[in-house]
Amino acid sequence: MSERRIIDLRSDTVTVPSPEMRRAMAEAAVGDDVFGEDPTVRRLEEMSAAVTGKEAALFVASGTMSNLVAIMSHCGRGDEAIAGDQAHIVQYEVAGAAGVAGAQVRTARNDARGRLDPEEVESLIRGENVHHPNTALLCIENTHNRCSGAVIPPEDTQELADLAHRHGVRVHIDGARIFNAALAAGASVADLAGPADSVGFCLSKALGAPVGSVLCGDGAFIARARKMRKMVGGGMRQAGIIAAAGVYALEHMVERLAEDHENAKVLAHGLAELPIVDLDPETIETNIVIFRVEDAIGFARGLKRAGVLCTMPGPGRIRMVMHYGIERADIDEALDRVRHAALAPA
Ligand code: TLP
Repeated sequence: MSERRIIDLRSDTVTVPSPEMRRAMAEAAVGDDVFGEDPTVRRLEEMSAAVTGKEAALFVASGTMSNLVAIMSHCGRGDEAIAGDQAHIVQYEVAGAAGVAGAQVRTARNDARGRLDPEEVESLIRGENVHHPNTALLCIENTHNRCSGAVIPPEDTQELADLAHRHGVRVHIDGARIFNAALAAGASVADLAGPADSVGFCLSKALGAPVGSVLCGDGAFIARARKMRKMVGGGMRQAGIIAAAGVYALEHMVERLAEDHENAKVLAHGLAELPIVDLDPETIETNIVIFRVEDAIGFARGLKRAGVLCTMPGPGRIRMVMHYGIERADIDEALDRVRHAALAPA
């Protein structure tokens, strides 16, 4: 392998479609999806509903649009949604819940494994009072991006959903990487999504498609979400061309996620041997490796010079993500370059 090859571990969003995926896209049967006439989009939506165990599904442009449309469909203006303080919805979605949906997000603490404390969540659900917003929604993220790709076990989701439902609060799962969660938990996606009223998952991350996410839920929810998607300009026309990549991803890209999980473990064990790295490799469950180094900016800069790209999800924190296109040899090479960079003067 040449020294010059860039090993891009910034995100699993950087994958490019395989030749077979491109062929499936080129050959896709298409129609006008706003008229409900695109057979490939319909197929993707049927497959997505089946795999998540929900009645219906809606193809959307992105994970962010999936969460936004879910919030718009579950919440009225001035309603409140509870989400973890480390949730993607809170950290990375340009406050779309407030800015577009008109919903206020109230945060509960995520622990290091991305979990929410049921007691805290229950205490945040508003009682009947003329001053209070109506608590309409609880959002759970699985796997949890900022919490090292941790898996939220099905029993945790069930407990949270039971308490939310007791209070008339609906539950949405941001399952951008729920296929990774299912693999690591040894459960089905439908088991993980079962307790929730809606779940969105991304095709454009670990599953390797160039674009798209799917939002799933019951028929009435998806009918409303379809209107909300149109409202935010997400009604796409011959979208079968991109949905075909999603169909291909569901059929061919799910099994290979095991490779990413294995590579993440190898990388984490290698990194943990470096004195400057603070990481317990046993906490790495899926395809995201997050660790602490004192000078994260200098560390990332040194790695970039060495041709290894990563991100910084916070002060003193480095994130590396495994994905299609990154193989075991790349991990060995990345570890070599990290060791070198760690020893080199800044
Ligand atoms: N996450 C991206 C960045 O936005 C941080 C990444 O590189 O991990 N939910 C979760 C849990 C996500 O991790 C992401 C993307 C989204 C939603 C949004 O998906 P897109 O990027 O398709 O809008």
